[in-house]
Amino acid sequence: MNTAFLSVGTNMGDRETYLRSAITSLRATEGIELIERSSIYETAPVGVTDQADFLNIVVRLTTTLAPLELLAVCQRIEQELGRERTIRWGPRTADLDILLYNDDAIESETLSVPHPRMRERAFVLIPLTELAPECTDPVTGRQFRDEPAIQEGGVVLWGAIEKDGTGDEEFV
Ligand code: A4P
Ligand code: MG
Repeated sequence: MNTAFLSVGTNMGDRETYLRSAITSLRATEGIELIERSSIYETAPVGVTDQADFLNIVVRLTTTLAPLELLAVCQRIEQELGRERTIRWGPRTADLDILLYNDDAIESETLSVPHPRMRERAFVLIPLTELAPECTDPVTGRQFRDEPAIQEGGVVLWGAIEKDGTGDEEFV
């Protein structure tokens, strides 16, 4: 069984509903078991900064799918959620990226894992280390919590996980 971490981001329309729908679709996919999700963070846009704030989460899953199959699932869900690819780094209803897949280092035409920009992005590092504080970068050998970018700001807790187990199960 393989373990993967995905990043889910959205900054258009009803953002929380897009997050929930992405999670529902992941859970419904054969070969994927969703283990947990991070709290929801509201994050200032990175890259193209003249756009609305994002909601971002990270999820941990186990899967029998190979990395490229998992990428295809991410892209299918983006399409289901009506994502239109217009501007790179621009607004989107849902963006699902593979952050980590076991401790694999993958460089192919369509897939780079660990995600090549994750080390520079507090909106990834903060939810990831919430789920996996000890998580180590398989390429650099450094712990993600030690990446300087985690201090950058622009990431605010928007919806914490309800630890008492009431009401939130549907969302995991
Ligand atoms: N690709 C390569 N590696 C991966 C991977 N590990 N996971 C390829 C997913 N896809 C991967 O992505 C372009 C191509 O990357 C895919 O065809 C796939 O084969 P895309 O989703 O089509 O386009 P994109 O999302 O516009 O570009 P990209 O490079 O994924 O953008 P990023 O780097 O993901 O940035 N600010 C905040 N606050 N929160 C965000 O979530 N997201 C972005 C998107 C920018 N700014 C943001 C946020
Ligand atoms: Mg993407």
